[in-house]
Amino acid sequence: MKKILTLLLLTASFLGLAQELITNVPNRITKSLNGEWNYIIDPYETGFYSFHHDQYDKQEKPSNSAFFNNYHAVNKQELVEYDFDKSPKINIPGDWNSQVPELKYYEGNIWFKKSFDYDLKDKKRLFVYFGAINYKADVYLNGKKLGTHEGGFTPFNFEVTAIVKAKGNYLVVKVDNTRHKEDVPTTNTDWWNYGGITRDVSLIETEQSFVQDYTLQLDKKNKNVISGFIKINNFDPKFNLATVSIPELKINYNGKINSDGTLNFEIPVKKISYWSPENPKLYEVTIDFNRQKQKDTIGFRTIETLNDKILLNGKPIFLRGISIHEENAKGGRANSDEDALRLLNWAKELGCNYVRLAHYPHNENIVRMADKMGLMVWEEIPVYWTVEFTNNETYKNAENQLTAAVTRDKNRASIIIWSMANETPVSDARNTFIKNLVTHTKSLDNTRLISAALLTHKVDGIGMIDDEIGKYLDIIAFNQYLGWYGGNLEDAEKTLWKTPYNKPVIVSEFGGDAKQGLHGEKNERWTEEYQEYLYIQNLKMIEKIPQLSGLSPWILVDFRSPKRLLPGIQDGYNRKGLISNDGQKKKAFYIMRDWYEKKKNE
Ligand code: GCB
Repeated sequence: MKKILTLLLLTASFLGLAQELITNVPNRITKSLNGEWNYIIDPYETGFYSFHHDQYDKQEKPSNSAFFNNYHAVNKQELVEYDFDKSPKINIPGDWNSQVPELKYYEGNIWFKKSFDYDLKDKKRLFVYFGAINYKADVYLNGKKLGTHEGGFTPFNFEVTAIVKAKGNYLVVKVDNTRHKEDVPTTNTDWWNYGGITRDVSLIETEQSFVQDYTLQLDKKNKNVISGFIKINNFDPKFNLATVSIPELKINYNGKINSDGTLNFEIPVKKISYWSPENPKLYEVTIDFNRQKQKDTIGFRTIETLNDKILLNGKPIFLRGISIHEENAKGGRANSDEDALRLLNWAKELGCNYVRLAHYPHNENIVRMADKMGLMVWEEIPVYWTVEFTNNETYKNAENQLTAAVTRDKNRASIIIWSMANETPVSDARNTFIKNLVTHTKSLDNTRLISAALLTHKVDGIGMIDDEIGKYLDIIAFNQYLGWYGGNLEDAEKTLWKTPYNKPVIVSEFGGDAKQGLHGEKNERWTEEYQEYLYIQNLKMIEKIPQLSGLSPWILVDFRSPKRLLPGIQDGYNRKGLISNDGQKKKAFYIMRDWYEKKKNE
């Protein structure tokens, strides 16, 4: 067994895979590495390959020309053709496209370097944690390769205990956001491919043996039981007790950890105040293990379906939602608390109790904020349009992204739906791909609902929501664009929808573009009046959809997309926002707000 483990570890380090994810990072002992980093734009990957294309980090002793060596000439004669310290600086977290004008359209390789000191005391361990890097990251500390990570929206970490020094560390990251067909997402998306270290970077300090991960959720079958697990990293039988306490619920549970470093528990609980949009109650939770306390704030609620209803804490609920991209006021990747608050406050103003965080896992801070604000969340992975469904590597990549998202966010009461995909074309390979993702998600978390944004087709003028993968989903969600990509708005009221599934139905997208401030007749495309009329008519149609349990119109705010090229109107923005990118509300915003107001009072 030990041999197999060593072999596995060796293979993992050979492949340079990111290590098992540490969760609850915002509440751990950390040192932030955010701030100014030096960067070198390297379109030819000169710092990664020799002139005959030998990969430097595969050489036994990598050449000084390898940028990850952060080398400086030791005499005046020596040839060195790069210098991080004389290179420009950029703010991290932050995408490069919105920070450096010349990089607006850049897709390729950029190297980043941060120097730091760290006094790691004896017997402690240290990890470097990245909230997200888009898309591919090769990470080095003090010239040693820590590993590679793929996927632009999920966190990962590497242990650096044996490498870190008290003074003069240099962390170097090569980021490559080149698009490839086989990646997740694939080459074609309707959003900006923001490159860079787009979320927080931190150093996490731990004991030798520590709580790496845990879950605490209401039991699926019994609302009076909190069940979950604790997972210890580097289990040491000397420390085999853990305590879970929730003082407000008078819970003080002591458990003995198994020899594999896990502890599963079921804790009876009386008189709990259940989390809901009206009552976003979060409890202070502490997990005590080996002199370290993990503190978290967790809400408890149930979410399930009964025939065509979604039940929150046992009661039917209608999802008054809006779709959101992770973009900030400057037209860049959102990452700060202010960015998150700006988006969620608008959702609240619209009357929402629910948000669809499209089309990839957003920053952890927005999910935690949704927990506090009482907004239910749909979280999604970028299996978008035409990823390579026949490619096993693509599947593994999607599954890894899903695992990381679920691992990071599984204690957030706000998350009620995991979404597998968006508008994927039906085929046997695609059906298998999504079915496998569903099975995988259920194996990680059986407490939430599973969905995917589906496409529909017409039979005798009736919209059919009958995608085969519907049978694996808890909620049937579909996108439709009546009055924008086809169909006549005058016919909206007569347009009918049907589904063979006795399950709740959500309209996960509808909408149309309007340039804020452009006015005209209701049949004049791009005007606020056109969008307003589109909303009025679509809502008349949507109201009649049998089994309707919610909607998330497309989209809260205009967002940058390289596919949207119409001069004077789009100028690189998808204009389907109810709010313009500079924060001005369009007429349709008020149509939607009034509709939600009415719905609230039904
Ligand atoms: C869709 C996609 C979304 C696009 C939107 C549009 O169906 O899911 O990502 O941005 O349509 O504006 O066309």
